[in-house]
Amino acid sequence: MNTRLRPLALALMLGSAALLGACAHAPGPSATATLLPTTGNAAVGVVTFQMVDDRVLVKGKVRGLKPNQDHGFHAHEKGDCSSGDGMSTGGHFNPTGKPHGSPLGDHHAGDMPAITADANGVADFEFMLSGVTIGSGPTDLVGHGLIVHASQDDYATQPTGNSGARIACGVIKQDPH
Ligand SMILES: [Cu+2]
Ligand SMILES: [Zn+2]
Repeated sequence: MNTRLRPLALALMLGSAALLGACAHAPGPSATATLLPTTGNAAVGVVTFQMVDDRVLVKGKVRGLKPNQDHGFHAHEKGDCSSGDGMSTGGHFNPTGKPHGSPLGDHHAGDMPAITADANGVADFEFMLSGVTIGSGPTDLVGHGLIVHASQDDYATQPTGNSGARIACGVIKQDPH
């Protein structure tokens, strides 16, 4: 190599190393679901899912909820909100064949913590999920439905948690890379 070019080559190599270093710490795949009200309801919102190591960080804001109440919140089997009442999403996403339950115990992969509406009917939330993925594997949430229910999840009734009507529906779609 021409000695006069060496500093430039070194600078380019260092630049590449810096980029690789940045990539190694970059967040993993992410997805977004836009929640729209089912017929006769008013709940709307946006929820994001971000792979962080082997867990998924879920952040969202949903408004139009019943004030001061917990609302059952799940990923459902089918990414299909076409029925208008949320029923076309099927049951809870359950690729591992588990009973319905709290995310702290044995549960469907799609079972998530209930979201809590404030006095204005707004739920602003953030939590980590274990046992699910974004963008790969049998527990991938991408392509599945996301449902907000009218009532709270009892985490016990099988297989639904008895959280009532489906008041908002969305499809979890992977974000462009
Ligand atoms: Cu549900
Ligand atoms: Zn469930």
